[in-house]
Amino acid sequence: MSTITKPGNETGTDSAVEPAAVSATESTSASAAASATESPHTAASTSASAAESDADSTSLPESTAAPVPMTEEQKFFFDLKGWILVPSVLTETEIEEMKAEVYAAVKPDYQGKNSDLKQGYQGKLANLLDHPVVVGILNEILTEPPFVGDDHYGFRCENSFLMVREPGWESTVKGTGLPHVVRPPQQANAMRYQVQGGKIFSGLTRVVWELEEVRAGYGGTSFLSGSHKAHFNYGGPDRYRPNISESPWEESLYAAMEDYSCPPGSMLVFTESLIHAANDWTNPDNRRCAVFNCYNSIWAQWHRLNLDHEIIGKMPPKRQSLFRGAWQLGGDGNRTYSADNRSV
Ligand SMILES: O=C(O)CCC(=O)C(=O)O
Repeated sequence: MSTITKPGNETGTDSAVEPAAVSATESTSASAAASATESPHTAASTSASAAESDADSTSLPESTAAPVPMTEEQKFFFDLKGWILVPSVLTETEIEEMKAEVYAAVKPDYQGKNSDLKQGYQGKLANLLDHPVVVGILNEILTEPPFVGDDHYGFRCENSFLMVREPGWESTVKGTGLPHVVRPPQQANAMRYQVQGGKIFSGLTRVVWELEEVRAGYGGTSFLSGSHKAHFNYGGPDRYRPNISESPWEESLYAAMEDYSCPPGSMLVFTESLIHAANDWTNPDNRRCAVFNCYNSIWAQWHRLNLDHEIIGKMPPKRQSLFRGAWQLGGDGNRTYSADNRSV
């Protein structure tokens, strides 16, 4: 397990083998094999291609591709820790094409503000929205079988942003660098992580695609594993505060956080009920280049959607269903996206 201290410190280790890194399937991966010598973490990924073994194919991540079911191992670790890493999901070709799109979105005067880079729904990057590995996992943790259909998804996407961090980029404790959650996990709320009847419901859920290598201790997202199921407040003066500010245990909380190493093309999934934080990007060898997509049940919404109808209208119909309104009863049911059934 790697250890993270406050943003700005570099005491993490890159020799960690992250136990939450679990394979998506049993097949082998071209992109995993290509980077297997780079990081001890990728030892786990040599059996981990989620999608395919053909490094040149870019056709698989269409909304018609069969979902890759979440494995029992992934479920176990997701429930235990609140996050999993699926290494080497994307092929080399996909990684290169998607990275090119992200870097093309960075303007010369870019100041490192994610809000300047809202293009995660377009081009090749749109294939990430309903990649078969995402669909398989979200079918398990964000919906129920009766609501999954051939022509629509049983969950919704409500937010996406791109992230580029240069070596030396510093997180700020006023922003996401402060360990935080969507809502404090020890209280009931519509966004929280739950398990009942042997079924996970992850609440507001983030999928992060890492398009460059990430080394533990050098600035990936960090997590206080297990905190999504906390029954007690993390020590601050206000039980409604969604971050650890003013907690007298701040130092111990930082010390207990962990992160991951992964090759490019890997995917992280975490419940936003888990305490997590951004960290200084101290890796001198490459930038952080990531796509952050956020999902929710078809019955709940946290973010206002940052996507125009014109862009959604050009997507395949099944992908469009990710952006339908948050409701269930009425009319013929809520399965299809349209101009008058879009999330706000
Ligand atoms: O930037 C990061 O690594 C973490 C982002 C974050 O805090 C979030 O998605 O809520």
